[in-house]
Amino acid sequence: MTASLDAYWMPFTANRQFKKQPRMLAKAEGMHYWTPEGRQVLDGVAGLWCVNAGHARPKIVQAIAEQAAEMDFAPPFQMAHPKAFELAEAVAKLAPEGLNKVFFTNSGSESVDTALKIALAYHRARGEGHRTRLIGRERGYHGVNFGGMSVGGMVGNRKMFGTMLGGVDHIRHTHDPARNAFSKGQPAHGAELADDLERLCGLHDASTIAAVIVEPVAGSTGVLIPPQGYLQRLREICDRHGILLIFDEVITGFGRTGTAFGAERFGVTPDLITCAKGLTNGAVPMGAVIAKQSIYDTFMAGPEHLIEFAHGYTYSAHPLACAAGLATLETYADDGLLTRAASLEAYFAEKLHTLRDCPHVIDIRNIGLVGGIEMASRPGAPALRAYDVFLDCFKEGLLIRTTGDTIALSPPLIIQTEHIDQIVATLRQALQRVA
Ligand code: PXG
Ligand code: PLP
Repeated sequence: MTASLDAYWMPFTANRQFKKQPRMLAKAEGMHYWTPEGRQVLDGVAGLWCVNAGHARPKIVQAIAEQAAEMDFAPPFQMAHPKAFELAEAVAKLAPEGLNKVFFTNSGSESVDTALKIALAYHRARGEGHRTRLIGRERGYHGVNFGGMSVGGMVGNRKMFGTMLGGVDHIRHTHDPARNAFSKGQPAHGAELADDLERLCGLHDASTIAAVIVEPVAGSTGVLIPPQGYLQRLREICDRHGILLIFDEVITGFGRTGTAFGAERFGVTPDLITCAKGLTNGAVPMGAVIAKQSIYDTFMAGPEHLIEFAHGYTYSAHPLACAAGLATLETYADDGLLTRAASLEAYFAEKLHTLRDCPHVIDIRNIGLVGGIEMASRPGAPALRAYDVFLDCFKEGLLIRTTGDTIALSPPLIIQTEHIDQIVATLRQALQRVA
């Protein structure tokens, strides 16, 4: 590489530490990355929870190249192109029954802010403009824009940025290792934590609350699996009080838990779904909000020549992203990838839980093809132990992701059992080596 490392201000990275000892990736195919020196690295996190079909899938590569040559860009406001409608239709087909209107964005963060704006404008259009409060959850991650950051519940992502959105509150998180440590699949205890929403209804009055947003499975804060019955109870409380329920499926969308969306896996239908990542297999940035027909219909009032929802991005439904999205959904269908996590879940869980006896491991959690291994923190040095495991794994040819002292795994859905074995063996060595 000829460039200096100076100019690039890296996102969510310890810049000075990284630039002293850079970790570069130069090529990717299938389950693997290669470093610039040609060292092969097994991808244990699907890039960053997004490359669900594995890297460099021919259909997707070809679709992007052809689209770039045919039409690079088309304005999305008062104009359109055919693939935007084709992709919206294909996404709506995968979504839970009744969610069939698709609004395109360019990321998960944009999807979240879009969904929050839809919720506020929806209530206003129904004559309930007093519903202005947005409720998130502790330890939630909903991206980094002002809306998503405000409803999010990761203190490190919030504390630097002032007062954020007003009128936001949070329900309690569901992580309860004292009762649920080493659960396989959904933990048994904690459905009653959904009742915390009733507490906020009592505090603020339900008539002031527009929406509640949660991740069906919280990814970024360390793989927190919803307790049995928890999401059902949240849905019931929302219904009782006229509150919209938003599932942030940026990670759980597109097969991660063994169904197209987490909503299906958990048997709970939200009013809005946000997604991104797996929508284009990570190949071109794109996100989407999927809304219930009734929400869309509420907007379709007033004079027909007026814009119903004053919102959108220059790159909403970008032609390259639409082409990538269509080819991605075809690839998922060709290879049966949206249900593959369900068939591999038992094997993945069994192998992952063999790490239980490794030093410092205090919890292991899993669902579909997502796994979390939580370690006790070094006294006075949170996150450093996991960081050392991350470095050790990378040196040994495995890419993982860590958050705090939790290791997160979310491999491409094309994974074979021998890759699972390799991931677990590499992790075992790393966990034993790192003090
Ligand atoms: N919602 C959820 C549930 C997410 O997981 C976003 C929104 C934001 O998406 P964008 O595309 O704006 O980044 C995400 C993103 C990690 C990690 O290490 C996870 C995400 C992003 C960065 C790191 O777990 N998820
Ligand atoms: N800032 C300025 C000055 C703009 O003109 C625009 C879009 O036209 C934006 C921000 C928003 O950019 P985007 O639509 O890519 O989110």
